[in-house]
Amino acid sequence: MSVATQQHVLIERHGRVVLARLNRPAALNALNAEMMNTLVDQLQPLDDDPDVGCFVITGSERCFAAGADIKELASKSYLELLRTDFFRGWDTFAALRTPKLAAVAGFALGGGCELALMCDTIYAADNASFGQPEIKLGLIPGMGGSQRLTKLIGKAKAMDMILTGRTMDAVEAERAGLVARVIPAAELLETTLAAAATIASYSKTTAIIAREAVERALEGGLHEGIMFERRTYYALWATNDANEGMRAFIEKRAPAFSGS
Ligand code: CO8
Repeated sequence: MSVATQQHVLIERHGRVVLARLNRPAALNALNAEMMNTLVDQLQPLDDDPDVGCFVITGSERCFAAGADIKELASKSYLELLRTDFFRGWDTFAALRTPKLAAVAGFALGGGCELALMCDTIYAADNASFGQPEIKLGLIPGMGGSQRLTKLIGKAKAMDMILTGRTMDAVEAERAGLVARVIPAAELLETTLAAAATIASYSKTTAIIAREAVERALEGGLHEGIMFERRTYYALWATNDANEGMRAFIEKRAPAFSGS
């Protein structure tokens, strides 16, 4: 095993498997632009490497990722998000062709849940919890959640999660089809790396074609859906409630929404 360290993302090689660990423990792995860019910069050059057969994305035992970095986002203007297409790096991540597994322990909330959803499948520790709590901030999912979650678990449960902001535990997530397996937390990484090694032992070309075929079953209209979601997400920066929701989180107080 070899280890390369970039700020906030640790990369390890395990034979033909590349493990990326999100590593911002003080912020519960909240996803800021630097993490997004580092993850993409580290993995993209390996995408065409014939010696890399599978990626695994993980966090810590306590937290996969607690969402987009609310402190970073709160400082942005609508125009800045729109003009830079602030989240576009996540499209590059999602478009990586090498099979990618998410190994999720602890919180996978907001952008953290959406990052896991961008992977080909999710293996969950028994302490994992999934949620799209953006509505509590006056926001909606912005990294594809309204589309990918709905396609995976159906309208009823997706509406329930996105409108109430509640979390779903690992057992319910498996029952709903959000995760492939629930694994005792202590065995999560070992089991996921073993599955990744199995995938990486096959033809990379075949694995790529296989995953792309499965994707086709789900992706009709996804681009339009994500574009719609992204534009409306950015547009929330023009509302008082989103600004109030983010400020209230940072100031550790209850938000006072006005409907404006
Ligand atoms: N952004 C920034 N900082 C965060 C975030 C976050 N999402 N989550 C936690 N932190 C920070 C806290 O502010 C705190 O920092 P500090 O010590 O400086 O006060 C530290 O991490 C530890 O957090 P807590 O003290 O709150 O830990 P608890 O164990 O009490 O609670 C929770 C854990 C329940 C996970 C709680 O932290 C929480 O509710 N976090 C926010 C969850 C959330 O709302 N996530 C959705 C964010 S919005 C989003 O993801 C939009 C999707 C668009 C994707 C864009 C990707 C770039």
